[in-house]
Amino acid sequence: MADLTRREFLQIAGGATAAVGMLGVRPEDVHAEASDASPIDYERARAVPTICFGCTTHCGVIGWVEDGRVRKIEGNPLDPNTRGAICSKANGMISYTYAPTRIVYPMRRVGKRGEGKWERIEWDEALDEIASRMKALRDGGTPERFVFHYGRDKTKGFTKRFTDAFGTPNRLNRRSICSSNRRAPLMSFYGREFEWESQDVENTQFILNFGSNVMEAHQGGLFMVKRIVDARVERGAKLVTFEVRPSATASVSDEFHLVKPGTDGAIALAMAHVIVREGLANEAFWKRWANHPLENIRKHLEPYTPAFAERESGVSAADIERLAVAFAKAAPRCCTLSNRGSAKHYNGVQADRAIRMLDVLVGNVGEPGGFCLSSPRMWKNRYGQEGLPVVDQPAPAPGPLEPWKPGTRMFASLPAAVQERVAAFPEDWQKRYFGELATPSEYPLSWHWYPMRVGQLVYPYIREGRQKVEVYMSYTLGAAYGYPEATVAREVLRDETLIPFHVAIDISYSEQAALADIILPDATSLERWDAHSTNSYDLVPYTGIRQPLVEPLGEARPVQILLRDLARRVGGGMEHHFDFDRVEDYYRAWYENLPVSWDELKRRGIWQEAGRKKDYGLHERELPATELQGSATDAETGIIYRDGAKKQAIGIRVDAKALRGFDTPTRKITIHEPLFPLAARHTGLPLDDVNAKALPEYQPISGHEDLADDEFILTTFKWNVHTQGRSTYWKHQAEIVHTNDIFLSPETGRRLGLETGDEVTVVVRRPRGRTYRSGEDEPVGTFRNRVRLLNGMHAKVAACSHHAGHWEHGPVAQARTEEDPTARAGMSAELRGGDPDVPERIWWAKSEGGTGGGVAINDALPINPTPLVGGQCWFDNVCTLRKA
Ligand SMILES: Nc1nc2c(c(=O)[nH]1)N[C@H]1C(S)=C(S)[C@@H](COP(=O)(O)OP(=O)(O)OC[C@H]3O[C@@H](n4cnc5c(=O)[nH]c(N)nc54)[C@H](O)[C@@H]3O)O[C@H]1N2
Ligand SMILES: Nc1nc2c(c(=O)[nH]1)N[C@H]1C(S)=C(S)[C@@H](COP(=O)(O)OP(=O)(O)OC[C@H]3O[C@@H](n4cnc5c(=O)[nH]c(N)nc54)[C@H](O)[C@@H]3O)O[C@H]1N2
Ligand code: SF4
Ligand SMILES: [Mo]
Repeated sequence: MADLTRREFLQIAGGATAAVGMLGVRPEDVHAEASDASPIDYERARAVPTICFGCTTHCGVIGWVEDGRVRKIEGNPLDPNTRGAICSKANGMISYTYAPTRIVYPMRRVGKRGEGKWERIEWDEALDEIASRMKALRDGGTPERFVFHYGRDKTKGFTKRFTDAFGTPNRLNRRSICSSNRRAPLMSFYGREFEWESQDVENTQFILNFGSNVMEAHQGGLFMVKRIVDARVERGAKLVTFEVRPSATASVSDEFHLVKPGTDGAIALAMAHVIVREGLANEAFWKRWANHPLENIRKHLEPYTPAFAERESGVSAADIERLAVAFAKAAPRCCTLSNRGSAKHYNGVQADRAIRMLDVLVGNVGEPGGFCLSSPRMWKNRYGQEGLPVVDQPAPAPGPLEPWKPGTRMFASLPAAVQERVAAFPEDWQKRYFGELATPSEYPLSWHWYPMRVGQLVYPYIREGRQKVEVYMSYTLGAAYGYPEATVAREVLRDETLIPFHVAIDISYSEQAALADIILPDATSLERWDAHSTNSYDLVPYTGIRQPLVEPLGEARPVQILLRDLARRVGGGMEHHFDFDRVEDYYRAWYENLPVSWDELKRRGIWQEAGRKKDYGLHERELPATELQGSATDAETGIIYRDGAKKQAIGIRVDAKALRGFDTPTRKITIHEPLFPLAARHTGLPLDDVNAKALPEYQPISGHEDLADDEFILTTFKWNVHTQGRSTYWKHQAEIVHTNDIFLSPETGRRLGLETGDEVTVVVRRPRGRTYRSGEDEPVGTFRNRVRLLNGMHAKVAACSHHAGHWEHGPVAQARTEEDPTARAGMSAELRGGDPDVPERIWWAKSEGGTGGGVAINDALPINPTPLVGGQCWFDNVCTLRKA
């Protein structure tokens, strides 16, 4: 643990202010007064920099520790992305670390699975049992029957090291639930290295935002908020937002246009149409860097007129014309912004491709104020940014797993139809195919760039028998509550013939943990080490470390220690990859090449190379002679390959110069993507489906065209004070927002005879596209909830947040004042120190005359993966609403 007195910390922070120059943080700003009733004694308290785990943004923070307890979290001014800011959720880390529902002992179920009866067991007993079951799988030659399924993993490779060493490809995530539909278009355009972009919003003049709720959510939200505000206040930059409801972002935008859900693609294509028609495209940039002739695009865009887009989206043709021109005229100081709002639809992958094309058309890519790319990976950087240290996991790393190619034992274990499909795959895919859970053969673009997984199909696939499971381990995963049709997840998790043994690694008694056989208590983010890297909105890559502020409570252990100890028990050689005593030693080895000492990194929490040139125009950088040595250039395409074998492209010759270009096969921007029709042909998706198109296209969402009077599109959203399904038990967050009323426009309210506070019955039907169980008549589910009428809502949209309605996670999340049953089960007991607020002061409990804790809506939302990429179409749901 890095021990800093307040004075020492201020010295570092002050130094950083001077070094970075633009931070604008004064030492006296570094902390405000503690909000807690008893003031923190800053002379005595220790300040420890670490990385927040409150949400996916992962901000650099500083925790103040007094008498062995974390008292307060504030921003770390050394974080170049946040520049010292935090949001209200950061202090939630304290809430969950000391929550009364915190699990601090290994537990074993004593009743039936899911019955809620537990006994405390020793770590040795728990690990011995898990290891013996795992060892049997390995010894029996079926290691793939061990499935490791996680929600959020910031251990940087540690869990993969474990599953690789064990020999299972089934390390599954929930990327499809989250962001795969918006990552795939970006990786197609710019290459694997750029799964995320870094718009230079600080220096921009015009932001065209398609449904990113950047002001209260977005993976880089906090990083961008201040930069956007500064750009608008200081230079009059414009923020234009397309939304289906008055989100916080829409509300503060210069212009906010209501769109019919799932029509952003039509708007973006119409804007592209206007830009090309008006001669506003940057032809020189396009010719140099796009992989498809502008003439063809002009023809392709002809039908996408503003009038067409108006009919589809409801945004007026005049506004589309005007905004397209304004966007292009601001180039290169303009950029698009999008996130799940445009992407999590049946046509969302193509919508995001259309949006991304706008930047290429006006040539703002890599320009100051434009759509920039900054490689986030300090480790194994494939883009070859000069001077960046290679940071990588310590040797010996486990070797690669054998793909399930025709001729292998695993291939033979696949159902006949899958075998046929995989046998016809291009060689390149065969090399990356590892069975139906890890690499579902109907969704090859979920794993073409890197394994994004299709999490929502894991449980249906297990139920169908596509993969036999013996040991299932869930880690930071809330599928039993938060996946679509979470009922399916629960049915499978309850069924001991499908999942004979379930180990949950959790910090709280969640809905997922409640369905385990053994619960292992993880250390929280304030008690453990992790490595950190994200893309830099400062356009200078940086890295950071999460480090423990305090010892784990009770008998909680960091996941790295528990996996290490399992590896040692399973043995058979896997233990050699886990030859370290302390987690710190493992991460110290990661950072060996960093030109800063480990102690200094611990003192600062963040490292960024000083004086480094910003990552503008990476594609225009010349390849150094060292990289050109031994390379081979293709005479026709100009592509420069690493060597004569011509397998790995490293650059492209343009005007006789050897430039880096983009990290794509052509080293140009992939406007025309042959992968979409290729994947369609291999999976039987008809070529007229929007997802099969090589050029960005738009098709309306099937089932949205003719909505009846009582039918609505049910959309979900994130509150600024909540994170997914895991913050409703953080008491301060829950006190602010604890329900999830359904927002409707006042006009809709009048038509349905509803007023704010009335209850409605919501019935959600199956989707109509080419997706899981589409077209079935039986509704997916139904629920009752209260409504709230709100000006600015789209008249055909019902919007409901997905954070509420827990039935586990204790009294705060459940909004009840009775005694906590987990405390009875002896899971946590006295070690957490108790909490005078819980459960007595939960004033929003129904028993206290309050509204209660909201409704779990995901049970009623269909599993609906986008063809080929697999992203869940969260925002396509059609429901009927009736006054209850
Ligand atoms: N406060 C907070 N911040 C978070 C998180 C959190 O839970 N809470 N989670 C983090 C994670 S994991 C993620 S993935 C990101 C997500 O960040 P975002 O994608 O920015 O946010 P979401 O709420 O998922 O959804 C986006 C918005 O899309 C709108 N929308 C729905 N349909 C359409 C449409 O057809 N067109 C348009 N234009 N808009 C539409 C919704 O109203 C919603 O406001 O946020 C991260 N940050
Ligand atoms: N309707 C609807 N639902 C959605 C979305 C939507 O747009 N609409 N979006 C979703 C998005 S963007 C995402 S990313 C997913 C997220 O879904 P999940 O990945 O399932 O995430 P959480 O709901 O946050 O659940 C995380 C679980 O991890 C546990 N946990 C928290 N911290 C730790 C820790 O430090 N260690 C361990 N071992 N466990 C921990 C918590 O107790 C909790 O049970 O859900 C989404 N669900
Ligand atoms: S946005 Fe807030 S909760 Fe998320 S990482 Fe940053 S400070 Fe933590
Ligand atoms: Mo997410």
